[in-house]
Order: sequence, then structure tokens, then C-alpha cells
Amino acid sequence: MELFFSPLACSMAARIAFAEASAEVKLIEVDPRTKRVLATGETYLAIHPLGLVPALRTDDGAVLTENASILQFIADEFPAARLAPSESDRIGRAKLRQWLSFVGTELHKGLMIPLLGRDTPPEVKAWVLSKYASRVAYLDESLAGREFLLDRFSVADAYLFTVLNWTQATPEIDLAVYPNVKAYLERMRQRPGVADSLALEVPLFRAEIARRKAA
Ligand SMILES: N[C@@H](CCC(=O)N[C@@H](CS)C(=O)NCC(=O)O)C(=O)O
Repeated sequence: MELFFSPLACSMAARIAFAEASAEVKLIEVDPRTKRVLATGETYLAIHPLGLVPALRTDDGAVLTENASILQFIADEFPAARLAPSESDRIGRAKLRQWLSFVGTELHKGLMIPLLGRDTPPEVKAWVLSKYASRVAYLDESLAGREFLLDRFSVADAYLFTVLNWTQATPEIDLAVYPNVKAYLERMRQRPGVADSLALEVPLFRAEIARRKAA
């Protein structure tokens, strides 16, 4: 399989899922500014017309997009890694979809993307914070006394960690106010699958920033 990614973007969740499953995947870096495959210069728009990462090309050539779908696919492809509740656990499966949806809509798109935007007007950031800070408070309550979103590590944690990792670039979100979220982030960073993914992507992210500055 081939995973199209950009460093430290939401595609890192899929990288973490592959790492947690000890599964092989070919990583193909996409420059988010040019929308080209970094190594070859080929246009990424031929893979995903929206130019968004992640995209996953399966061994039989199917192209999957959208984190929630890709992450559930990875979990189902490698069941021994137990990255999702089993098929027979209907409620567990629904809870997994619930958290993937929460992370994707409330946190990723609702809260973080506007805060991370270099050209987001300050009044929009203020509005987003006033509306979406409740989501972080809800997450903090939900993580009280829990190690993971579900009973064990799942692909929803891979996605949640990836999105929360961006709080390093959003001083507007003070994690001291959310001790369970802060502790969760610190715990996740210790997991080998997460630590290895970060170690690989941080230098690539720095190189991406350097390219952007040089352009
Ligand atoms: N709904 C998509 C969103 C993917 C997405 O927002 N990807 C970002 C990186 S985190 C991206 O590629 N942004 C580049 C752009 O907006 O042009 C999903 O969940 O996969």
C-alpha cells in the first residue's frame, strides 16, 4: 500500500496506525504548497483532485481518501493489531466512529484549522475559540481516568494525537486548563508507534518550512 502524506499533517494518523500494526506501507510525501509529489514532481491532484492528504492507494489500485475511512480500513486490514473494536462489538464500533467523527469535525476542521491558518483574521480566531473551546473541555472530561478514547489504543487515538499535536502551534489553547488532555498527549508521545512517527516527520516538516521560506 502507498500512503500519500505531508509532514505532521493529519496524514500522520495513518502513519501511526501502520506503525502500531507493524505493517509495511510506502510513504509518498506531498508538498502541500505545490500539490506535487516531492520525490518525482508529479501532480498529486491526479491522486486526489482536492489535493488533500491523506490518500491511501491499496495494492489493487483503489484510492481511498478521508482520515476516518482510511483509518478504519487500516484497522480492518490488520485485525491482529486490534486498532478497532471487533465486528461483533456493535457499540464499540459505533463509539469508534463517534470519536473519529468528533476529532474530524469538531477538533480538526472546527477548531484547529482556523486557529492554524496564517491568514485567519483575529476576530474569526476569537469566534472559533468562543465556540469550540467547549469541545476541548468535553474531551478533557471524557479522558478523565482513561488512558485512551476507547478501552484500548485505537485508530481514533492515532487521529486525536495527531490533531492535538498541533496545539504546539496554537498558543490560544492553554493545555494547562485541560490537564487530562495534556497528560494524554504526553502519554501518547511515549508510545513507540507515535514516537517513531514523530521522529520521522519532524525533520521533514522542518525541511518543508525551509522550502516554503525559500520559495
Ligand atoms: N476531510 C479530510 C481533510 C484532510 C485535510 O484537511 N488535510 C489537510 C492536511 S491536515 C490538507 O491536505 N490540507 C491542504 C490544503 O488544504 O490544501 C480528511 O479527513 O481526510
